[in-house]
Amino acid sequence: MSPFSDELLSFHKIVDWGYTEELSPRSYDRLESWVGKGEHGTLGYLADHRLDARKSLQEVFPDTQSSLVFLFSYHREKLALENFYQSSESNGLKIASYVLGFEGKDYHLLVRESLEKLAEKLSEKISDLKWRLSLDIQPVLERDLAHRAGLGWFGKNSMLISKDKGSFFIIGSLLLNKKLELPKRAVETDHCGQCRACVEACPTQAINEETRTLTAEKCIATWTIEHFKEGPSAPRGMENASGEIFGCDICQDVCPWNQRPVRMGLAPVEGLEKSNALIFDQFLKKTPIEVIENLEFHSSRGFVREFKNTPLERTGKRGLLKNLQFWKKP
Ligand code: B12
Ligand code: SF4
Ligand code: SF4
Repeated sequence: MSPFSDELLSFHKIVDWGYTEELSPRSYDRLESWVGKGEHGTLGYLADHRLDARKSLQEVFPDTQSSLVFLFSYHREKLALENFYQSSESNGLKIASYVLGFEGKDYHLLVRESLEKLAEKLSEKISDLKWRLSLDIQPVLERDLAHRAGLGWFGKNSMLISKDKGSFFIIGSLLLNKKLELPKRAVETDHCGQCRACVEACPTQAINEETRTLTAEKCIATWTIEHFKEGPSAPRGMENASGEIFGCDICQDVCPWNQRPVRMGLAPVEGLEKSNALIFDQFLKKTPIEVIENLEFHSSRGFVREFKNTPLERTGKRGLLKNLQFWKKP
């Protein structure tokens, strides 16, 4: 029996969830060899003392006995955003769909709140329940955790893919100090088969299909999100991308498993522009030159004030100007 009602799950944009008592990742050796080859590049937090911490969930929360893993979907927002990009209103610049998937707010804030609510609900039913959440920044291999919970497989693009839900979701988990009486799903098998669409579509050739990992520094997401100022030059091949100024969805856009939910009736969300008005107005509708001028007009502090609690705050004014220079059109 599910401890959560369907209404509660859908209120929190959860499209699937799973349960596992496996505390250690199945793919830790793959992470170790990836880091050993320097494939993490400048993402130092994957290679320092936090590398070891990823060996077991108990390194993050010593009392962990089990965990619940949730998929928070932004696929409907993705569909609405794609419609906008195809329209004449689009200035040709692209922002990754996860940014607009949570009402323009940083998903860490909204998903965190949801996980806290779910934990409270669970605590009403289970005495002495203690928990911690895992959402991105904890030293947890979250795709592997979701894989252990039976929620999907590792695509060649390295995304965790669900047969029914595709890959446009955020993974958030609760680490629990008790085992629950819940069914455990079988781990999902590979469904990429002979497909190589993502490998072929990646403009910067960041995907290593043998190991199903990326060379982090070649990935547009690293360059546009993680490099806050002028630093390493843009990955080679970026000129063949399609106007990405923050994050990149290309290897998910071409994945056939992201078409399946649409064939099954998934529809674009309504009111995307309204709930993300600031980002649409400042980045996606003005001409690229106007976007740059507008950013230059902001002080760094003013930018932080205006974009506080949105994902764009992370990269800041200088980082975004760096990204925009690449797509400055005459
Ligand atoms: C660092 C990081 C990045 C880096 C590096 C990405 C990468 N592929 O590693 C950069 C900045 C490039 C990035 C980009 C993006 N990210 Co990111 N990122 C992370 C983070 C913080 C750590 C990932 C990590 O540990 N990488 C290390 C490498 C080695 O792991 P891996 O690539 O997953 O490789 C595993 C598989 O290859 C597996 N494997 C391969 N073959 C096989 C076979 C078997 C049988 C098994 C068992 C395992 C296996 O073993 C490896 C180790 O687990 C996680 C959050 C977290 N704490 O986990 C989010 C996370 C992975 N990111 C996420 C998102 C949404 C994105 C973007 C889509 C954002 C965007 N639109 O721009 C892109 C997608 C790019 C891509 N194709 O991966 C989501 C992914 C959700 C999903 N459906 O998979 C996560 C889980 C955040 C979250 N909480 O939801 N990200
Ligand atoms: S996110 Fe973009 S750059 Fe990174 S691997 Fe996918 S297609 Fe390539
Ligand atoms: S595009 Fe093809 S190869 Fe790439 S992840 Fe999707 S199914 Fe796998």
